[in-house]
Amino acid sequence: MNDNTNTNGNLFLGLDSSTQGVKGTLIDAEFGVVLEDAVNFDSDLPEFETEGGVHRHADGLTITSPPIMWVAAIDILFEKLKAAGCPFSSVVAVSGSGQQHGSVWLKSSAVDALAGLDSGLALRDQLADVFSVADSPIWMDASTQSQCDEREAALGGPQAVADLTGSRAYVRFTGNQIAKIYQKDPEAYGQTDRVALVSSFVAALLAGKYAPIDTSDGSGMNLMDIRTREWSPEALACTAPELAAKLGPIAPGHKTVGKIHSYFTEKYGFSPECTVIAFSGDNPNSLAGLRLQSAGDVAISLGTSDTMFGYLLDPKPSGVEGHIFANPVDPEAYMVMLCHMNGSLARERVRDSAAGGSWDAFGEAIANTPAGNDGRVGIFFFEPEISPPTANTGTFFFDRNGDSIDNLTPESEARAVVESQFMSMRSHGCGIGLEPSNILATGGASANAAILKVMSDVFGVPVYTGEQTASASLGAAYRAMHGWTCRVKGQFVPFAEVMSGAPSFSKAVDPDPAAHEVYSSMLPRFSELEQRVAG
Ligand code: ADP
Ligand code: XUL
Repeated sequence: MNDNTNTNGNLFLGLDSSTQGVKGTLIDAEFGVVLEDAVNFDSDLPEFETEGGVHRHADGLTITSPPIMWVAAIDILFEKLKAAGCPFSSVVAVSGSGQQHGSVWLKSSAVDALAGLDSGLALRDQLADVFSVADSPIWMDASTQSQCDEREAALGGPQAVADLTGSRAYVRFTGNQIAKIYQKDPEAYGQTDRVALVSSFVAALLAGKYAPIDTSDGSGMNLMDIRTREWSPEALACTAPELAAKLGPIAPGHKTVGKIHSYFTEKYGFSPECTVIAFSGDNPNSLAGLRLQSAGDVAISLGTSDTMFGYLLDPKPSGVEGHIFANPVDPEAYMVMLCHMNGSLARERVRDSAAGGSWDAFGEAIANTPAGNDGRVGIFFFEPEISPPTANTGTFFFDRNGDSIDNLTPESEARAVVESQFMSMRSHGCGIGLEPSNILATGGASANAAILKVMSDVFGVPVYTGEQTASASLGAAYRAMHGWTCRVKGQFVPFAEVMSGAPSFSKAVDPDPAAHEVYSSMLPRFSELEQRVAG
């Protein structure tokens, strides 16, 4: 990290409001990370009684988070950055990242509350009454299957929904969550003036006015026409009435939202000239942070959930799985993404049950077992899985003949969870055009060398990593720089041009051809077992 007293030149701030907390990454014009800090919802805001940042409801499907907690976290983050000597006055632009799909429901009183924020008071005390829905549905929520069925029936089936919006109907996608709230709580729906995404809500907070949803995060709603990058009238019509007005405008990710509100200039010392650039989703920001620029450039993010994504120009939406999003930094391009719900949370559970809660022991277990686990397979669907789509939860073990067995040895179980995750990504990714020639690994678990080795061997390509793993907030800082440059130049400037001086990635591991061969020959059998489990 650079010396954070170096305040010469312009600084760019990226925020990331994720499931578990909020991070801030400050970079200078030479792409150096000047300062980083983070807030954890469970430990820094215990009064909201979240676990992993969320509230799990009794039905086992509904998962929510209180939006006022996200608001409170912004003040805490800025206080922490201030205490660390953050040179706020040199920040010329801020952008951000939000967990995708989560929605924030605002009453019309939000307009004045946002515009009139008083720097003498805390954000949370001024915004407590602006929400028409006190607990926001988030991406882990799986309670909208009937609304998904209705959408697919209304629009001509899963493939038709995917062709129109980039994805078939998914339970976590915001449009289906909106339909559920309209059906179950029409009063709350009626009181709602604006439905924001987590991303556009945090942008609104900083700008003191409603912010547009960016086309990239907007692609995760089943509501936007993926080709025109506008709300689809058909998709809105089968969701809820008068929705276009409640969603407001949609804009490309490099758009300026406005100047930062005086709350932040007075309280933290931001310059009144600091601009807020449209916020986007965490996965689109990771794509920006990893600077994927051409076909074959694939990233795997090992966060709370695992995602695999890549750059593409010619989208082929699938009615079975995967997502096409508008590209967050290139208005002509797309990104393709596959999401696995059972990512870090599944690895953590196995770490706790099989490796005494230690990542080191988990890594040793992988090192002590052979590639392919002697033919044994474990499938870990602790939560309903997204790829492949299934509601069948549990852990499923098979011997080398494909017969069900009760358990694996602890060491073999540690290897099994990682192997099955990457084999699943390889087979499902292939179905939507994700065939890597190299992989950039990111997210919390990309710090684990044993996990990266299995990744490289399963795909048979080298795996690279960046200087730091928090690439959603870094990507947001890069997008702040990109949006600011477009604004200053008065025209769109290619992202690659703005990023030309960014640091290169370093190779973490090369594949072992013999191990890769083991995985390639196991893949058909693995897919068959996975299909059997998913039903
Ligand atoms: P988010 O999706 O919330 O942004 P992160 O990318 O920050 O998540 O990743 C957080 C996850 O990283 C944690 O849930 C944890 O399981 C995992 N993690 C952190 N360190 C390691 C490690 N050394 N090995 C494997 N997983 C790790
Ligand atoms: C993506 C998804 C998750 C969240 C995590 O579709 O649901 O990756 O974005 O924050």
